[in-house]
Amino acid sequence: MQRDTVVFDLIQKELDRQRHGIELIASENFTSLQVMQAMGTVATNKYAEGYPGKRYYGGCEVVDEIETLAIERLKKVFNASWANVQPHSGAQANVAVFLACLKPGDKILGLDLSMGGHLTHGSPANFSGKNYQAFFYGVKKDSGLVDYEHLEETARREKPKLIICGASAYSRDWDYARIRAVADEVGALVMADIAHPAGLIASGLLNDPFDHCHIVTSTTHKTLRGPRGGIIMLRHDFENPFGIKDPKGNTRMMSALLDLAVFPGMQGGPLEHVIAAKAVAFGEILDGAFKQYGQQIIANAQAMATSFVNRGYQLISNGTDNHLMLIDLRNKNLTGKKAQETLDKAHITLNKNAVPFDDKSPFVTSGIRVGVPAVTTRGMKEAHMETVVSMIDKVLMNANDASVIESVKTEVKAFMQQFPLYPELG
Ligand code: DSN
Repeated sequence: MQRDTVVFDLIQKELDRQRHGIELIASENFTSLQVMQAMGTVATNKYAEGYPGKRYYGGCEVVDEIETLAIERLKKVFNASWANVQPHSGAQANVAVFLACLKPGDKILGLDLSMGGHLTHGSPANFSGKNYQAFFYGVKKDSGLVDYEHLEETARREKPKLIICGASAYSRDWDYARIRAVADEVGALVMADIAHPAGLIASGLLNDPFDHCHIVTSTTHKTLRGPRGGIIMLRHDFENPFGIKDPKGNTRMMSALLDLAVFPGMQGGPLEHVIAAKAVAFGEILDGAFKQYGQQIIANAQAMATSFVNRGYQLISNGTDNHLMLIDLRNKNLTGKKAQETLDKAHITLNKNAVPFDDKSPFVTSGIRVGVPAVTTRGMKEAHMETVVSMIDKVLMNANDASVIESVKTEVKAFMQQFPLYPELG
Protein backbone atom coordinates (compact mmCIF):
# COMPACT_ATOMS: atom_id res chain seq x y z
CA MET A 1 0.00 0.00 0.00
CA GLN A 2 1.15 3.52 -0.74
CA ARG A 3 2.12 5.79 2.13
CA ASP A 4 -1.01 7.40 3.60
CA THR A 5 -0.11 11.00 2.90
CA VAL A 6 -3.49 12.21 4.08
CA VAL A 7 -2.84 11.10 7.65
CA PHE A 8 0.89 11.89 7.64
CA ASP A 9 0.23 15.37 6.28
CA LEU A 10 -2.14 15.94 9.19
CA ILE A 11 0.49 14.68 11.64
CA GLN A 12 3.00 17.11 10.11
CA LYS A 13 0.44 19.88 10.52
CA GLU A 14 0.07 18.95 14.20
CA LEU A 15 3.87 19.03 14.61
CA ASP A 16 3.92 22.53 13.10
CA ARG A 17 1.13 23.61 15.47
CA GLN A 18 3.08 22.31 18.45
CA ARG A 19 6.29 23.95 17.25
CA HIS A 20 4.83 27.41 16.67
CA GLY A 21 2.51 27.73 19.63
CA ILE A 22 2.95 28.35 23.35
CA GLU A 23 1.63 25.26 25.12
CA LEU A 24 0.24 26.04 28.56
CA ILE A 25 -2.23 23.19 29.09
CA ALA A 26 -1.16 21.99 32.54
CA SER A 27 -1.65 18.32 31.71
CA GLU A 28 0.39 18.33 28.49
CA ASN A 29 4.07 17.93 27.80
CA PHE A 30 6.54 17.01 25.04
CA THR A 31 8.12 13.56 25.31
CA SER A 32 11.69 12.97 24.25
CA LEU A 33 12.21 11.68 20.73
CA GLN A 34 13.21 8.23 22.05
CA VAL A 35 9.98 7.96 24.07
CA MET A 36 8.01 8.61 20.88
CA GLN A 37 10.21 6.26 18.88
CA ALA A 38 9.61 3.43 21.37
CA MET A 39 5.87 3.86 20.81
CA GLY A 40 6.10 3.61 17.05
CA THR A 41 7.62 0.11 17.03
CA VAL A 42 6.82 -3.56 16.42
CA ALA A 43 5.86 -3.94 20.08
CA THR A 44 2.43 -2.71 18.94
CA ASN A 45 1.98 -6.00 17.07
CA LYS A 46 2.14 -8.24 20.11
CA TYR A 47 -0.76 -9.64 22.14
CA ALA A 48 0.31 -10.25 25.73
CA GLU A 49 -2.77 -10.65 27.94
CA GLY A 50 -1.56 -11.47 31.42
CA TYR A 51 1.67 -10.46 33.14
CA PRO A 52 5.37 -11.20 32.55
CA GLY A 53 5.91 -14.94 32.92
CA LYS A 54 2.13 -15.63 33.03
CA ARG A 55 0.72 -14.74 29.61
CA TYR A 56 -2.14 -16.22 27.63
CA TYR A 57 -0.14 -16.10 24.34
CA GLY A 58 3.11 -17.53 23.10
CA GLY A 59 6.05 -15.46 21.95
CA CYS A 60 5.92 -13.08 24.88
CA GLU A 61 9.51 -13.55 26.05
CA VAL A 62 10.70 -10.20 24.70
CA VAL A 63 7.71 -8.11 25.77
CA ASP A 64 8.08 -9.80 29.18
CA GLU A 65 11.54 -8.26 29.39
CA ILE A 66 10.21 -4.87 28.29
CA GLU A 67 7.35 -4.87 30.79
CA THR A 68 9.55 -6.12 33.63
CA LEU A 69 12.04 -3.34 32.90
CA ALA A 70 9.24 -0.75 32.98
CA ILE A 71 7.98 -2.11 36.33
CA GLU A 72 11.43 -2.24 37.92
CA ARG A 73 12.33 1.28 36.75
CA LEU A 74 9.01 2.69 37.95
CA LYS A 75 9.46 1.07 41.38
CA LYS A 76 12.86 2.78 41.62
CA VAL A 77 11.44 6.17 40.55
CA PHE A 78 8.97 6.24 43.46
CA ASN A 79 10.64 3.82 45.89
CA ALA A 80 7.58 1.56 45.49
CA SER A 81 7.49 -2.17 46.24
CA TRP A 82 4.94 -3.03 43.52
CA ALA A 83 3.72 -1.43 40.30
CA ASN A 84 1.38 -2.16 37.39
CA VAL A 85 2.25 -0.39 34.14
CA GLN A 86 -0.63 -1.70 32.02
CA PRO A 87 -3.46 0.85 32.55
CA HIS A 88 -4.13 2.55 29.24
CA SER A 89 -4.79 5.86 31.01
CA GLY A 90 -5.08 7.48 34.42
CA ALA A 91 -8.85 6.96 34.35
CA GLN A 92 -8.29 3.21 33.73
CA ALA A 93 -5.86 3.09 36.65
CA ASN A 94 -8.54 4.58 38.89
CA VAL A 95 -11.18 2.12 37.62
CA ALA A 96 -8.87 -0.73 38.60
CA VAL A 97 -8.40 0.62 42.11
CA PHE A 98 -12.17 0.90 42.60
CA LEU A 99 -12.63 -2.67 41.32
CA ALA A 100 -9.93 -4.03 43.63
CA CYS A 101 -11.03 -2.16 46.74
CA LEU A 102 -14.80 -1.70 46.62
CA LYS A 103 -18.17 -3.25 45.91
CA PRO A 104 -20.69 -1.30 43.78
CA GLY A 105 -22.65 1.09 45.99
CA ASP A 106 -19.82 1.60 48.50
CA LYS A 107 -19.14 5.15 49.66
CA ILE A 108 -16.23 7.18 48.34
CA LEU A 109 -15.03 10.69 49.20
CA GLY A 110 -13.11 12.89 46.76
CA LEU A 111 -12.39 16.50 45.86
CA ASP A 112 -15.36 18.04 44.05
CA LEU A 113 -14.78 18.38 40.28
CA SER A 114 -15.97 21.99 40.44
CA MET A 115 -13.29 22.72 43.08
CA GLY A 116 -10.40 21.29 41.07
CA GLY A 117 -11.07 17.54 41.39
CA HIS A 118 -11.24 14.94 38.64
CA LEU A 119 -14.12 13.20 36.85
CA THR A 120 -13.01 9.78 38.12
CA HIS A 121 -13.14 10.88 41.74
CA GLY A 122 -16.93 10.54 41.98
CA SER A 123 -18.49 12.81 39.34
CA PRO A 124 -22.09 11.77 38.59
CA ALA A 125 -21.17 11.82 34.89
CA ASN A 126 -18.48 9.17 35.39
CA PHE A 127 -18.39 5.44 36.35
CA SER A 128 -17.13 6.50 39.78
CA GLY A 129 -20.27 8.49 40.54
CA LYS A 130 -22.65 6.07 38.82
CA ASN A 131 -21.46 2.86 40.50
CA TYR A 132 -20.43 4.19 43.90
CA GLN A 133 -22.01 6.57 46.38
CA ALA A 134 -19.88 9.67 46.06
CA PHE A 135 -19.35 12.41 48.66
CA PHE A 136 -17.15 15.43 48.20
CA TYR A 137 -14.93 17.89 50.01
CA GLY A 138 -13.91 21.24 48.56
CA VAL A 139 -11.57 24.15 49.03
CA LYS A 140 -12.02 27.10 51.36
CA LYS A 141 -13.56 30.19 49.85
CA ASP A 142 -11.14 32.63 51.50
CA SER A 143 -7.84 30.79 50.96
CA GLY A 144 -8.53 28.46 48.02
CA LEU A 145 -6.84 25.69 50.06
CA VAL A 146 -8.28 22.19 50.56
CA ASP A 147 -10.85 22.32 53.34
CA TYR A 148 -9.44 19.54 55.51
CA GLU A 149 -12.02 20.20 58.27
CA HIS A 150 -14.81 19.59 55.75
CA LEU A 151 -13.06 16.46 54.51
CA GLU A 152 -12.74 15.17 58.10
CA GLU A 153 -16.35 16.01 59.04
CA THR A 154 -17.67 14.28 55.89
CA ALA A 155 -15.44 11.26 56.48
CA ARG A 156 -16.63 10.93 60.10
CA ARG A 157 -20.29 11.32 59.10
CA GLU A 158 -20.37 9.14 55.99
CA LYS A 159 -17.64 6.62 56.78
CA PRO A 160 -16.54 6.15 53.15
CA LYS A 161 -14.49 3.09 52.26
CA LEU A 162 -12.18 5.08 50.00
CA ILE A 163 -10.89 8.63 50.38
CA ILE A 164 -9.33 10.06 47.23
CA CYS A 165 -6.82 12.87 47.22
CA GLY A 166 -5.36 14.52 44.16
CA ALA A 167 -6.67 17.07 41.69
CA SER A 168 -6.64 18.39 38.17
CA ALA A 169 -6.67 22.07 38.99
CA TYR A 170 -5.14 22.64 42.42
CA SER A 171 -1.94 24.64 42.72
CA ARG A 172 -0.91 23.69 46.26
CA ASP A 173 0.65 20.66 47.95
CA TRP A 174 -1.33 18.06 49.93
CA ASP A 175 -1.31 17.09 53.61
CA TYR A 176 -1.38 13.33 53.02
CA ALA A 177 -0.65 12.52 56.68
CA ARG A 178 -3.74 14.41 57.81
CA ILE A 179 -5.95 12.55 55.32
CA ARG A 180 -4.51 9.20 56.41
CA ALA A 181 -5.21 10.03 60.07
CA VAL A 182 -8.95 10.50 59.48
CA ALA A 183 -9.03 7.51 57.13
CA ASP A 184 -7.59 5.31 59.89
CA GLU A 185 -10.19 6.71 62.29
CA VAL A 186 -13.12 5.75 60.03
CA GLY A 187 -11.64 2.59 58.51
CA ALA A 188 -11.16 3.95 54.98
CA LEU A 189 -8.43 3.35 52.45
CA VAL A 190 -6.67 6.34 50.89
CA MET A 191 -5.88 6.60 47.19
CA ALA A 192 -3.67 9.42 45.91
CA ASP A 193 -4.11 10.27 42.24
CA ILE A 194 -0.88 12.11 41.53
CA ALA A 195 -1.41 12.40 37.77
CA HIS A 196 -0.60 16.11 37.73
CA PRO A 197 2.35 16.54 40.12
CA ALA A 198 3.90 13.05 39.72
CA GLY A 199 7.14 14.35 38.17
CA LEU A 200 7.60 16.83 40.99
CA ILE A 201 6.96 14.10 43.58
CA ALA A 202 9.40 11.78 41.78
CA SER A 203 12.00 14.55 42.07
CA GLY A 204 11.40 15.00 45.81
CA LEU A 205 10.09 18.55 45.29
CA LEU A 206 6.61 18.00 46.78
CA ASN A 207 5.29 15.92 49.70
CA ASP A 208 5.62 12.18 49.22
CA PRO A 209 2.19 10.46 49.35
CA PHE A 210 3.49 6.88 49.37
CA ASP A 211 3.89 6.29 53.11
CA HIS A 212 0.47 7.81 53.88
CA CYS A 213 -1.72 6.68 51.01
CA HIS A 214 -2.46 2.99 50.61
CA ILE A 215 -2.54 3.17 46.80
CA VAL A 216 -1.09 5.69 44.34
CA THR A 217 -2.21 6.12 40.72
CA SER A 218 -0.92 8.44 38.02
CA THR A 219 -0.81 9.17 34.36
CA THR A 220 2.59 9.00 32.68
CA HIS A 221 2.28 11.86 30.19
CA LYS A 222 2.02 14.99 32.33
CA THR A 223 4.94 16.06 34.55
CA LEU A 224 6.42 12.54 34.21
CA ARG A 225 6.97 13.39 30.53
CA GLY A 226 6.30 9.87 29.27
CA PRO A 227 3.84 8.45 26.75
CA ARG A 228 0.09 8.78 27.25
CA GLY A 229 -0.85 6.12 29.82
CA GLY A 230 -1.56 5.14 33.42
CA ILE A 231 0.18 3.37 36.32
CA ILE A 232 -0.69 2.04 39.79
CA MET A 233 1.79 1.70 42.64
CA LEU A 234 2.11 0.53 46.22
CA ARG A 235 4.97 1.15 48.61
CA HIS A 236 3.47 -1.11 51.28
CA ASP A 237 1.35 -4.09 50.26
CA PHE A 238 -1.65 -5.07 52.43
CA GLU A 239 -4.79 -7.21 52.54
CA ASN A 240 -8.06 -5.67 51.36
CA PRO A 241 -9.86 -4.79 54.60
CA PHE A 242 -13.32 -5.00 52.99
CA GLY A 243 -13.24 -8.70 52.16
CA ILE A 244 -12.86 -8.36 48.37
CA LYS A 245 -11.48 -11.69 47.15
CA ASP A 246 -10.12 -12.98 43.86
CA PRO A 247 -12.50 -14.69 41.36
CA LYS A 248 -11.82 -18.05 43.04
CA GLY A 249 -12.87 -16.67 46.42
CA ASN A 250 -9.35 -16.53 47.82
CA THR A 251 -8.08 -13.72 50.02
CA ARG A 252 -5.22 -12.03 48.20
CA MET A 253 -2.84 -9.15 48.90
CA MET A 254 -3.84 -5.80 47.39
CA SER A 255 -1.06 -6.04 44.75
CA ALA A 256 -2.62 -9.27 43.43
CA LEU A 257 -6.15 -7.80 43.54
CA LEU A 258 -4.97 -4.74 41.60
CA ASP A 259 -3.27 -6.91 38.97
CA LEU A 260 -6.51 -8.90 38.62
CA ALA A 261 -8.54 -5.68 38.42
CA VAL A 262 -6.44 -4.35 35.52
CA PHE A 263 -6.45 -7.72 33.72
CA PRO A 264 -8.86 -9.48 33.38
CA GLY A 265 -10.97 -7.03 35.41
CA MET A 266 -11.21 -4.15 32.98
CA GLN A 267 -8.60 -4.40 30.21
CA GLY A 268 -7.53 -6.97 27.65
CA GLY A 269 -4.17 -6.90 25.91
CA PRO A 270 -1.67 -4.40 27.30
CA LEU A 271 -0.21 -1.81 24.92
CA GLU A 272 3.34 -3.16 24.95
CA HIS A 273 4.59 -0.42 22.61
CA VAL A 274 3.36 2.17 25.12
CA ILE A 275 4.85 0.13 27.98
CA ALA A 276 8.18 0.19 26.11
CA ALA A 277 7.89 3.99 25.91
CA LYS A 278 7.01 4.11 29.64
CA ALA A 279 10.21 2.15 30.34
CA VAL A 280 12.23 4.71 28.34
CA ALA A 281 10.57 7.62 30.16
CA PHE A 282 11.18 6.06 33.58
CA GLY A 283 14.83 5.59 32.59
CA GLU A 284 14.99 9.31 31.77
CA ILE A 285 13.48 10.16 35.17
CA LEU A 286 16.10 8.04 36.94
CA ASP A 287 18.76 10.13 35.18
CA GLY A 288 19.99 12.93 37.49
CA ALA A 289 18.95 15.72 35.09
CA PHE A 290 15.22 15.15 35.61
CA LYS A 291 15.33 16.78 39.04
CA GLN A 292 16.62 20.00 37.45
CA TYR A 293 13.63 19.89 35.11
CA GLY A 294 11.31 19.66 38.13
CA GLN A 295 13.08 22.55 39.85
CA GLN A 296 12.77 24.65 36.70
CA ILE A 297 9.03 23.87 36.45
CA ILE A 298 8.47 25.21 39.96
CA ALA A 299 10.69 28.27 39.38
CA ASN A 300 8.84 29.01 36.11
CA ALA A 301 5.40 28.55 37.67
CA GLN A 302 6.27 30.91 40.49
CA ALA A 303 7.71 33.52 38.13
CA MET A 304 4.59 33.27 35.97
CA ALA A 305 2.29 33.56 39.00
CA THR A 306 4.12 36.71 40.16
CA SER A 307 3.87 38.19 36.71
CA PHE A 308 0.09 37.58 36.56
CA VAL A 309 -0.43 39.00 40.05
CA ASN A 310 1.59 42.11 39.10
CA ARG A 311 -0.88 42.65 36.25
CA GLY A 312 -3.88 42.45 38.57
CA TYR A 313 -4.94 38.85 37.86
CA GLN A 314 -6.58 36.94 40.71
CA LEU A 315 -4.94 33.59 41.35
CA ILE A 316 -6.80 31.02 43.41
CA SER A 317 -4.80 30.60 46.66
CA ASN A 318 -2.72 33.59 45.47
CA GLY A 319 0.02 31.49 43.93
CA THR A 320 1.39 28.03 43.35
CA ASP A 321 3.56 25.29 44.88
CA ASN A 322 3.55 23.14 41.77
CA HIS A 323 3.37 23.36 37.98
CA LEU A 324 0.06 25.19 37.50
CA MET A 325 -2.12 28.09 38.52
CA LEU A 326 -5.82 28.72 38.38
CA ILE A 327 -6.89 32.26 37.50
CA ASP A 328 -10.29 33.81 38.22
CA LEU A 329 -10.99 36.23 35.35
CA ARG A 330 -14.13 37.83 36.78
CA ASN A 331 -12.29 41.03 37.75
CA LYS A 332 -11.13 41.27 34.12
CA ASN A 333 -14.71 40.91 32.81
CA LEU A 334 -13.84 37.82 30.82
CA THR A 335 -15.12 34.25 30.90
CA GLY A 336 -12.83 31.25 30.70
CA LYS A 337 -14.41 30.31 27.37
CA LYS A 338 -13.75 33.70 25.80
CA ALA A 339 -10.17 33.72 27.13
CA GLN A 340 -9.40 30.22 25.82
CA GLU A 341 -10.90 30.90 22.40
CA THR A 342 -9.19 34.26 22.01
CA LEU A 343 -5.78 32.97 23.12
CA ASP A 344 -6.15 30.05 20.70
CA LYS A 345 -6.31 32.55 17.85
CA ALA A 346 -2.88 33.85 18.91
CA HIS A 347 -1.56 30.26 19.18
CA ILE A 348 -1.37 30.38 22.97
CA THR A 349 -3.02 27.18 24.18
CA LEU A 350 -4.57 26.69 27.61
CA ASN A 351 -7.95 25.61 28.94
CA LYS A 352 -10.96 27.29 30.44
CA ASN A 353 -11.54 25.99 33.95
CA ALA A 354 -14.17 26.34 36.64
CA VAL A 355 -12.89 28.24 39.65
CA PRO A 356 -14.09 27.31 43.15
CA PHE A 357 -17.65 28.62 43.77
CA ASP A 358 -17.99 29.46 40.09
CA ASP A 359 -21.31 31.02 39.04
CA LYS A 360 -20.88 29.96 35.40
CA SER A 361 -21.45 26.61 33.70
CA PRO A 362 -18.54 24.21 33.04
CA PHE A 363 -18.88 25.07 29.33
CA VAL A 364 -18.26 28.75 30.02
CA THR A 365 -16.44 29.01 33.40
CA SER A 366 -14.94 32.04 35.09
CA GLY A 367 -11.35 30.91 34.92
CA ILE A 368 -8.37 29.53 33.08
CA ARG A 369 -5.83 26.92 34.14
CA VAL A 370 -2.25 27.68 33.16
CA GLY A 371 0.60 25.18 33.43
CA VAL A 372 4.30 25.32 32.62
CA PRO A 373 5.57 21.70 32.20
CA ALA A 374 5.49 21.88 28.39
CA VAL A 375 7.13 25.29 28.00
CA THR A 376 9.77 24.23 30.56
CA THR A 377 10.54 21.21 28.38
CA ARG A 378 10.93 23.61 25.45
CA GLY A 379 13.70 25.32 27.46
CA MET A 380 11.98 28.37 28.90
CA LYS A 381 13.31 29.95 32.09
CA GLU A 382 11.90 32.45 34.61
CA ALA A 383 12.57 35.53 32.44
CA HIS A 384 10.57 34.02 29.57
CA MET A 385 7.53 33.74 31.82
CA GLU A 386 7.26 37.52 31.90
CA THR A 387 7.22 37.60 28.08
CA VAL A 388 4.58 34.88 27.92
CA VAL A 389 2.36 36.63 30.47
CA SER A 390 2.73 39.96 28.67
CA MET A 391 1.53 38.31 25.43
CA ILE A 392 -1.41 36.64 27.22
CA ASP A 393 -2.33 39.95 28.84
CA LYS A 394 -2.15 41.80 25.53
CA VAL A 395 -4.55 39.29 23.93
CA LEU A 396 -6.98 39.23 26.85
CA MET A 397 -7.09 43.00 27.19
CA ASN A 398 -7.78 43.31 23.45
CA ALA A 399 -10.02 40.25 23.11
CA ASN A 400 -12.20 41.90 20.44
CA ASP A 401 -9.40 43.46 18.42
CA ALA A 402 -8.43 41.08 15.60
CA SER A 403 -5.38 43.11 14.56
CA VAL A 404 -3.81 42.98 18.05
CA ILE A 405 -4.46 39.24 18.23
CA GLU A 406 -2.89 38.76 14.80
CA SER A 407 0.19 40.75 15.83
CA VAL A 408 0.60 38.63 18.99
CA LYS A 409 0.30 35.48 16.88
CA THR A 410 3.26 36.70 14.79
CA GLU A 411 5.17 37.57 17.99
CA VAL A 412 4.45 34.08 19.40
CA LYS A 413 5.77 32.35 16.28
CA ALA A 414 8.98 34.42 16.31
CA PHE A 415 9.44 33.90 20.08
CA MET A 416 9.04 30.11 19.81
CA GLN A 417 11.82 29.85 17.23
CA GLN A 418 14.28 30.11 20.13
CA PHE A 419 12.91 26.83 21.51
CA PRO A 420 13.22 24.18 18.79
CA LEU A 421 10.99 21.12 19.04
CA TYR A 422 12.08 17.77 17.56
CA PRO A 423 14.62 19.25 15.10
CA GLU A 424 15.48 15.64 14.12
CA LEU A 425 12.03 15.38 12.51
CA GLY A 426 12.95 18.00 9.93
N1 DSN B 1 -7.55 15.84 31.19
C1 DSN B 1 -6.69 15.90 32.37
C2 DSN B 1 -6.36 17.29 32.71
O1 DSN B 1 -6.32 18.11 31.82
O2 DSN B 1 -6.11 17.60 33.88
C3 DSN B 1 -7.28 15.20 33.47
O3 DSN B 1 -7.74 13.96 33.06
